[in-house]
Amino acid sequence: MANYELYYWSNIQGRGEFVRLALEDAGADYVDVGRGPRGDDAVARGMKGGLGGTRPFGPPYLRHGKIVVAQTANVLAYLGPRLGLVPKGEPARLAAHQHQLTIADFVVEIHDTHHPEGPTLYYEDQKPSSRRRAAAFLAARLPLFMGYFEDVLEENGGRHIIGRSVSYVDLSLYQIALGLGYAFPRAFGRYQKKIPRLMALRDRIAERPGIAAYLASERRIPFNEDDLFRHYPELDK
Ligand SMILES: N[C@@H](CCC(=O)N[C@@H](CS)C(=O)NCC(=O)O)C(=O)O
Repeated sequence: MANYELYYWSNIQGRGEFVRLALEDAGADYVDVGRGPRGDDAVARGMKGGLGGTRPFGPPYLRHGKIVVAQTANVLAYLGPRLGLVPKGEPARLAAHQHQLTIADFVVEIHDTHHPEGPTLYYEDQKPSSRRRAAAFLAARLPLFMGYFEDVLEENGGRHIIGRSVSYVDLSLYQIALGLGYAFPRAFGRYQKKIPRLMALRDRIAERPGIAAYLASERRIPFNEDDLFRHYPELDK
């Protein structure tokens, strides 16, 4: 049996991708349960309980022996020390968790560019408000979050967000930078010259052996319009 079981939807990168990247970078022994024979049913069933541990509200969640842990940032806080993806010591671990929670906030705002009226309506049923929301996101919120992380990176010497080695936060910022480039090629293409350190970080992470192998494999789900990062040209002004 694999050491780690990741439970996440099989057809999207979504929030699960932040966990997949950590597991893949570390070469961890894991199964992506939703993408296996038991499929998304197993992911849904786990949320009804029965896996042991604390019942998750939503995916991604991880099972490791008797532990079941949910909430992306919490999953990564659990995995970080075990996978060597966070520096030792409480200050660094708190810093990593803090940054990951900020990323979780940012993820909600990214999602809300195409679902400003919530997840119960299709994008097609909330297009006018999506245009307004995406315009405000691109003008004010994207620069606020990415500018913050650019500053943190610079203050820490430019190569890593925390400490002197790659952490799960660096991997998550890689995914954010890549996803924004997919969703908003025009607007993010214009903006990215203001965050040179984050863009260099993105390029360095892509070359890490575990990540490069993952990106070249069928395990990496392509970006798509059922996902968190969606490319709708009408929102990319
Ligand atoms: N804050 C949680 C959010 C979890 C979440 O919203 N998961 C989504 C999939 S990405 C889901 O299916 N939630 C169930 C729902 O909202 O109906 C995290 O970061 O893990």
